[in-house]
Amino acid sequence: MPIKQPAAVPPSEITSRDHYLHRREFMQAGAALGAAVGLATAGIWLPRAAHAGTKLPDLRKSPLSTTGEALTPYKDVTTYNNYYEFGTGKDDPSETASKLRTRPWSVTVEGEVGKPRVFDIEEILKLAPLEERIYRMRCVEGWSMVIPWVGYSFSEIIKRVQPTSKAKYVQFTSLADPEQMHGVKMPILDWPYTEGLRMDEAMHPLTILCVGLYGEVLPNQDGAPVRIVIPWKYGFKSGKSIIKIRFVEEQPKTTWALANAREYGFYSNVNPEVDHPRWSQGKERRIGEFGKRATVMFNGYGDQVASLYAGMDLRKFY
Ligand SMILES: Nc1nc2c(c(=O)[nH]1)N[C@H]1C(S)=C(S)[C@@H](COP(=O)(O)O)O[C@H]1N2
Ligand SMILES: [Mo]
Repeated sequence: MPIKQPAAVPPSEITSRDHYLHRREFMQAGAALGAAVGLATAGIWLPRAAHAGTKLPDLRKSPLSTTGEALTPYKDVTTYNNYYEFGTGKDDPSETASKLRTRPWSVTVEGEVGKPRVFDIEEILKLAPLEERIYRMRCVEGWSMVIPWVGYSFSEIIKRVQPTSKAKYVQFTSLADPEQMHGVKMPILDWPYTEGLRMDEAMHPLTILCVGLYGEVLPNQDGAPVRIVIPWKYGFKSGKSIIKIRFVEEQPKTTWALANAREYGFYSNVNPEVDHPRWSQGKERRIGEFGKRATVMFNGYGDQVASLYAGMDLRKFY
């Protein structure tokens, strides 16, 4: 992953909040226009093949959101991406992921569960109330963002499939379709991209199933139509475009640990005291800012998650 230094991101001309508000006004104007000509029906505003940019209705504000930090501009969140199925450059996903077909889409939930199930994406969108979750995200490469995700706690899925007592871990598998994803034709990683969590991490309310950002349907480059987001871990734990969720007894193999076990562990909690073998993790560059800021243990979510790792040597379980 971090083979080269990330390219400098040009400073944004507009602040993220201004941009967000502007988008909101734009949507409201659109909705008013729709109402005026009698088009404001659910079918029009949330079509079956919901594209990036489609507004997600009825978002709840979540108390689990990080507040007081400037949001990373929409433009940066959607053009500075890691999504190796669409190439290894930061701008490759936004340039090439538009071809990804996100309908029809289903997520198979299987393994150590009493009620294995296939969830259609439309069911996933309606399974639980959609919330706005503003999270800090920290990539293992040393950059970070603050992103207003849309989704709900992944525990909403867990409770519907009733894991058995043997379910100790959850494995997430991303789509790997060489017809649609040019990166998958190359042996960059061991495809499909897979990630995993321990059961208590997966159950934690901060772990979300994510279907949007900035109040809209998730852009393809950010992992449409559905991804996982775990804010206290390095970004690579948050798998994109998920098609399979498997509950298992043994700690699952994960893509980055398979690529380089010494550099990328299973836990990968953000930890400024445990350096990557090739660089320090003590500082980070917030995208859109100049200079660096100190990286915070568990990405600042320690109050909520530190107890999950009580008694564990985090140098060993990195
Ligand atoms: N399937 C898949 N998921 C992935 C990746 C990937 O290459 N493929 N990259 C990861 C990495 S390294 C990061 S930092 C985040 C980036 O998410 P974002 O582009 O939405 O900010 O996605 C993660 N999820
Ligand atoms: Mo990353």
